[in-house]
Amino acid sequence: MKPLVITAALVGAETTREHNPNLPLTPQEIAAAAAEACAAGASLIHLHVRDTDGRPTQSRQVFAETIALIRERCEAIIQVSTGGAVGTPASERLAPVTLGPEMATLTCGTVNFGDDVFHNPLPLIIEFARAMQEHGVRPEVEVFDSGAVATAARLVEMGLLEPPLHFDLVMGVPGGVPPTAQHLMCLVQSLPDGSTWTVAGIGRHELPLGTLAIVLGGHVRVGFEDNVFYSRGVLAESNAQLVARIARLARELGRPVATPDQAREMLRIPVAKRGGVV
Ligand code: KMH
Ligand code: ZN
Repeated sequence: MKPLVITAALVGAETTREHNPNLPLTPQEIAAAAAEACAAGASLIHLHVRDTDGRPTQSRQVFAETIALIRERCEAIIQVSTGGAVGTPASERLAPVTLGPEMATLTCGTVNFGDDVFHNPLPLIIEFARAMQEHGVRPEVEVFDSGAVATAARLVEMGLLEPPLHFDLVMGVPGGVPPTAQHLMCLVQSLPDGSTWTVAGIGRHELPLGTLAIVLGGHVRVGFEDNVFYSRGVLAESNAQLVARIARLARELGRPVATPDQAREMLRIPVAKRGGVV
């Protein structure tokens, strides 16, 4: 089996210190958390940043500062979020893409998100995909519900996404695809041939879905963006603790853990792009 890419979603936009007091917030804290997660086996950092009050921001400057600090400490692929927080104005969401990072998220559909709506209408998806092409950024297609797979295929037909695609199957957001094994199989079977995929199970679904992905040949995302608990009622001490468990499970199940450069090769990111921000 191919080496396992472990993504660390360290911060997110919705998680707060009330959910877990160990949540990294400042660029320095995020870089330290990234370094620890990489040492534990992460080869991809899914990056959100916060302002000085700890609120989610899409500030180009804060992303640049955080990416530079991470770069000093680890070699992982850095993937910036274009999702931001629910309600982040569309005009702000693309800002970190203009830094020319190695990777960015591209959510391919609007979805109910708890009591809110995460807006991703088709014209916005097209605009974001074009910007990623212009800046040489490899998209990760975010799938919160099954229709997003069909939309991504449509973007391939329009010449806006280049196959093979890489998908992140985010399962268990209230309003999105349910976090069951059946739904995972259904999504995986619906992906275009040659695609790679990661699963991000929300909350208590992170571990079982991650384990299934290890066995099925997919990849795994963990971290405080998706889940703040280590086990029922026990908060995780760090993002690295969650990464280390997946790395351990992978080795037990006979799956090696990818280095950052192996992850680049599998996700088709030119090694020359390493270093990210241009
Ligand atoms: N915070 C969510 C509303 C992404 O990073 O691209 C969207 C999100 C997806 O986190
Ligand atoms: Zn995110």
